[in-house]
Amino acid sequence: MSSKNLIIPASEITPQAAYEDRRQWLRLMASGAAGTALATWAGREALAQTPGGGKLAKLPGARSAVAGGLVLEKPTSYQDASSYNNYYEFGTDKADPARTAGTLKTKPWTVSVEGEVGKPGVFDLDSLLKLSPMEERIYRLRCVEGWSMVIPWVGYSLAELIKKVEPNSKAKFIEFTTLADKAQMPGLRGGSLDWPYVEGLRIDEAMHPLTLLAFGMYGEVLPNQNGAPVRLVVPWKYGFKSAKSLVKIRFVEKQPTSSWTKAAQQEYGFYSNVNPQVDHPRWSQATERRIGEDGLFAKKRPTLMFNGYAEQVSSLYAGMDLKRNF
Ligand SMILES: Nc1nc2c(c(=O)[nH]1)N[C@H]1C(S)=C(S)[C@@H](COP(=O)(O)O)O[C@H]1N2
Ligand SMILES: [Mo]
Repeated sequence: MSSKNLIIPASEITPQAAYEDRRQWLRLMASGAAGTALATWAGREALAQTPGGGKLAKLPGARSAVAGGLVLEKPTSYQDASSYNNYYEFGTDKADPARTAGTLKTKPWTVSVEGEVGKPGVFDLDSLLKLSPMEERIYRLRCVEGWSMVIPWVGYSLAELIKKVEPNSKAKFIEFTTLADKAQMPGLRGGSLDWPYVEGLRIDEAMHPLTLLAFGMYGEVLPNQNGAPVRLVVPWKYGFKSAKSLVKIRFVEKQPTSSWTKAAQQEYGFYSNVNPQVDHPRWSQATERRIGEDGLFAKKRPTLMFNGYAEQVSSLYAGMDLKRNF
């Protein structure tokens, strides 16, 4: 993996200095020593071009201090990010969730934290919102289907919650379960997946600072179709690992089986790290189509190892055969 692959062609919103030395910039951001010019350009400029819907409650977050937490690429428009969705509980067409997720009741909401932890408990949404300061993270999102977006999320590292509940030595993995309520979710009548939607991470993946517990996007609370009121965002993995509308976080000893693995074991592995060298059995993963870019059906953009986050996460997989552990 050469560092060249990590450098994205400059868009018009990319200040030349930052673009020329991305490593240095990331280091500055990580140390919190970035000057105000560097620290404030990305989100503000970008968000000025792609405002939120303006209809939902504001949820501001400070610039991310996490290395890799701000991508030097133009965010996808709010319109696209909130109308082209995968949320099978609300239907399998990309336009279904925006049409039908209005029925999702996000208040009151609780997330149950269970399993191998010293301090299990049921968190209501208010206590989760207050648990740690919010950050704005601008991440690439790469769907396993071959399309991608750039989304400014608002939330904090999942690690903040994990530390509070004190995992014990048996906590090797985390299983995430999302809401499954037939009364609210028309897609549950279809048999596309085994409900509820379940995902999993290894504990060190879950603890990685890039792994985000997200409550908002584009400076506002999450629209229902994007996984309100709280979801996971794991930017170096295919989008389906980023489970929406979380209701349960369970610390376990054995590797959980995710819904997509259950549905097609040979196609969707546990790790599902973005990897241009490991193709899906039915299509190439070498390139992707960026939603909002020219060429609606052209997969023109090279897909980056770990979705461009190799510098931050490759050490998690040192010595692993990423083809076998796909
Ligand atoms: N509960 C739930 N979470 C989910 C999904 C889903 O169908 N149900 N789809 C996943 C897939 S395949 C992708 S690509 C992302 C899409 O997130 P977005 O619609 O916010 O872009 O959500 C993921 N999380
Ligand atoms: Mo996806």
